[in-house]
Amino acid sequence: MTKLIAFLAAALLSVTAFAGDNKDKKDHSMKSSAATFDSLDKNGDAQLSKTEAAADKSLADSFASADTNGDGYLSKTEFTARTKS
Ligand SMILES: [Ca+2]
Ligand SMILES: [Ca+2]
Repeated sequence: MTKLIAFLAAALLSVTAFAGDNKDKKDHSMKSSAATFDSLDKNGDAQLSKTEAAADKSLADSFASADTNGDGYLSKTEFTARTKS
């Protein structure tokens, strides 16, 4: 019985430790994968074309709605407005 309790305690500890590791990794990957306007603007014209936006999957999916003035490009203002919402 004591062995079982010790086993359960050890199992619980390892689960807790794993969950902590997982959270750290997730936070880290989210930081490194969050594309900025400047990193996406490959040609440096201060506008994101649909091709440039395609590098960020979530941005590509919401490109049409993010392009509020409908000129086919995302300005930094449009990009920032989208990131906030
Ligand atoms: Ca550009
Ligand atoms: Ca636009």
